Amino acid sequence: MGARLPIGVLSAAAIPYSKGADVRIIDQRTDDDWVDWIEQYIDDKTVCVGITCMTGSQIKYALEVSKYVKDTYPHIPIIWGGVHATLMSEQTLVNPYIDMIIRKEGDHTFYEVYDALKNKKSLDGIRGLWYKREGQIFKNPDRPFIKDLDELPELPYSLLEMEKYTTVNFEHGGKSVDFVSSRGCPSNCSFCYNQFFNDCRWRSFSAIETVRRLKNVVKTYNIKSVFFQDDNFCVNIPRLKDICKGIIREKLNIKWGTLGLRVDTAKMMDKEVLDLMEKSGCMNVDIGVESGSQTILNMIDKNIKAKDVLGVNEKLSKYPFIIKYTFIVGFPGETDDDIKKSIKLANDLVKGNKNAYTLFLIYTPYPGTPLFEKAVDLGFVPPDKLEEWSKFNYDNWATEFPSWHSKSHIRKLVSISFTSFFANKNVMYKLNNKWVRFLFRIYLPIAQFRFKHNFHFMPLDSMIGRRLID
Ligand code: B12
Repeated sequence: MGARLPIGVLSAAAIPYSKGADVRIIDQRTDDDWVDWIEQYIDDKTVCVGITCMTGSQIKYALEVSKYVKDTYPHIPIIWGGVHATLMSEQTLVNPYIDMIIRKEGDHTFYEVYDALKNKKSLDGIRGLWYKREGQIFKNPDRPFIKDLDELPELPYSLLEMEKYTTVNFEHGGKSVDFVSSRGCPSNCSFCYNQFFNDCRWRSFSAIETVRRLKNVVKTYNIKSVFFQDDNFCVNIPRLKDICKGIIREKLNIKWGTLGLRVDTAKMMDKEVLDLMEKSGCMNVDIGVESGSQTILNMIDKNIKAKDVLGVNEKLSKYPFIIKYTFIVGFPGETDDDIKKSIKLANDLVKGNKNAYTLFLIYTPYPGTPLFEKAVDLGFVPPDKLEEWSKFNYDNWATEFPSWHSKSHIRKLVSISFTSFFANKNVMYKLNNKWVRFLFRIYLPIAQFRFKHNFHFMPLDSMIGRRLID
């Protein structure tokens, strides 16, 4: 299994690259010898170093690079972009190894900053940029979103060794790629970064341009599987139909999946679009249900009805798509009764669709989300420094940071999350290693018993299992 394609970095690189800048990408996940690459790439013409990261362990690695570059080449400006730097800009910029932050969409901003640094122009008017000068922080206004994504240049895939990015494996052994055809989401779920990062605005490539770009990457790299990583790939049903028609018309011959389908959109989908999805190669769809309790769904502004999920499941069960329904447990204010409702709904979904499986994740209070404030009010003590955020991960925050959960409740949440994954054989398509498949088969009945009956007494299996996975 390779790494996921770094589409954020590729997007930031696209405009400078298209205008002739000498751009190089180093990926710490695939390049163990990243220090050697830095040494090879950096010379006296180097204008800046850009680094991406999300909240969590990526910060640790982003800081390692920043420190290395700052210590070795103190004159080179270090620019952070991506989700965490946008959500926690001031706290990030205070760090001595970081000189500038590019907030939200980085495509145009990064080029303008590069151009200003290269040609010794002022940084003052560059929208979307926060920067430090002599210890003082300057905050330029945010940049409006790009209206027409079609205007953006192609992603410069040639800057990467593409064979290292095989992640989805619908066609065993075939090459795969992640693809983003739109940005943002019109919904305002209170646990999601979308309100802050995208102002709930959905922007997309047109269907024609999506298919043209897809064809380009599929043909160039002999791609067999595509995973659409859009926040909300399916929201515009006519556009989705046109994309499916384009995939069929252009004979791309791919299998595809997406994480971007909401229950309310699925409810509106007619036979035509579902047939087109099947015919164009759709293999898997992830749907965020989050909870089986209407009280919780209302509290998180999910804007769906728990009762609609079963209807959607029934409709989708007529198609061969593997449906991953994701749930979140551990929300502020969630009761045992709410959890039972989620487990019941999950069991009903799997019963009603032989191609469905469910995955329960533990709620994580990410900064910049409305629910974060509620979590803090309830006793969650967030990290107060960039370095501390690097220790904050969705799988360990509840055990590492003070919060409203008791220790025994955390053990139960961990067990629910762990057993939800192992309780259904439909996830086997994700496991490539034969030994992992073997262990999975042995553990399956235990996980099924625990999960189905909400029996999480002495959850040694999940505690040991998580240590093995770490
Ligand atoms: C693919 C993906 C991943 C991939 C990794 C992708 C990669 N970078 O290689 C994997 C599977 C590894 C992953 C893991 C996780 N992810 Co993730 N992921 C995504 C996803 C679905 C798509 C990312 C993407 O390609 N976007 C498209 C590009 C165009 O947007 P972008 O990345 O934001 O980039 C733009 C700007 O941010 C900026 N930019 C970005 N980088 C840089 C760098 C520079 C130098 C500059 C100038 C600009 C810049 O410019 C870009 C173009 O405008 C996003 C949701 C989304 N649709 O964005 C979630 C998302 C980023 N992930 C999220 C989360 C929560 C996680 C996990 C914690 C989830 C989990 N349960 O495991 C882990 C954490 C990993 C970690 N901390 O180590 C959250 C982020 C929350 C946060 N506060 O950071 C998001 C927003 C999903 C969500 N709605 O909650 N993820």
